[in-house]
Amino acid sequence: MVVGASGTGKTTFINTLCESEVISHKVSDNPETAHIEEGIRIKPVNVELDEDGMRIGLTIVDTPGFGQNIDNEYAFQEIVGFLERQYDDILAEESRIKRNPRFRDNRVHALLYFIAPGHSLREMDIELMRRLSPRVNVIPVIGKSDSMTPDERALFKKRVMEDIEHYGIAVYNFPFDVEEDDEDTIADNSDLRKLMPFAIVGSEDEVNIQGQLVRARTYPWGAVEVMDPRHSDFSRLRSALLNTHLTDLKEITHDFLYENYRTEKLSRTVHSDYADAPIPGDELANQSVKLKEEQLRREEEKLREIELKVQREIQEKRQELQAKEESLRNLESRLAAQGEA
Ligand SMILES: Nc1nc2c(ncn2[C@@H]2O[C@H](COP(=O)(O)OP(=O)(O)OP(=O)(O)O)[C@@H](O)[C@H]2O)c(=O)[nH]1
Ligand SMILES: [Mg+2]
Repeated sequence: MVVGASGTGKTTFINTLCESEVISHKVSDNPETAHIEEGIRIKPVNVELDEDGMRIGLTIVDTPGFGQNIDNEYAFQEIVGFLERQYDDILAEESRIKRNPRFRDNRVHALLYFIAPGHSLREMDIELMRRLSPRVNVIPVIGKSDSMTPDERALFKKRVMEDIEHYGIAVYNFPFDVEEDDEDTIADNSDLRKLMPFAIVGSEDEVNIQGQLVRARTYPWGAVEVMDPRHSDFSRLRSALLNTHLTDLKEITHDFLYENYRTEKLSRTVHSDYADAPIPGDELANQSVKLKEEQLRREEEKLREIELKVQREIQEKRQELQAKEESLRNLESRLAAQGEA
């Protein structure tokens, strides 16, 4: 999935990655139907790509860019809502007695967050990345990075990562374990980590450079080649996404992000109580959780009764003790009075 401010090069990136125009830049030609498309603007597209001789089935989700200085809450909710709906579908499928053989897992395994070249992260980028990161592997990228000089690019990358750390945004950071992973994995992952945020250049045109057709952007002074690592981090990002880190992204999505969502959702359903109408498909999962909750409640009640009983006994014993102390004091004072007499 690609997300970010309007005009940062998201659609161009997708078409560059797929090496064909899988997504058109035009939203609608027809003003009469333009409003209808509003609601279905987040629309997955299935493509097949060739990566090192391997066919990869990829689902791509383009999102409309949001604007600056306007209220983007609706767009933000739409994106987070889309991510959560894919989790809801899995949750419903998992709790079905008879599984649907044609079920499609449409969870988003990686979200490329497009940052516009500039001096630092904008407030809306910080806010949205923060909201997205508990639900999806967020990979920050700088779009249209050919508009920066190498020095500007290095400085901007540094600032962005400082902000991400400062605001505690849990982006996907090519995790590795120094104790457990082999040297190659550690080296590869730390190299990728150092490249973050990936500087992207996209192009929908193929240009003849020294007899070879390559994807590039041409300028009066020369060409910026998409796949050239000196010009952009595109090829590193591409191979991480489609090859080296595909499994890791999927595992984190399933074992961690989805699992957290599931736990949150199920505990929310229990607490919001039985009066709420159950969402279809979630019913079975809800029922078993409710049964467990009921059992726990009964055990809690039993424990509370025992506690009360023990407290009562302690109180009684304390009173007995006080009475005994009182009579002892009486006896002592009487003895003392007799002694004096
Ligand atoms: N210089 C430069 N221009 C780019 C690059 N990628 C895209 N563009 C241009 O930027 C403009 C916007 O690109 P899009 O890909 O449509 O941007 P988007 O993020 O999809 O925009 P929205 O769909 O409106 O959010 C187009 O004119 C592209 O040709 C890039 O890497 N470098
Ligand atoms: Mg677009």
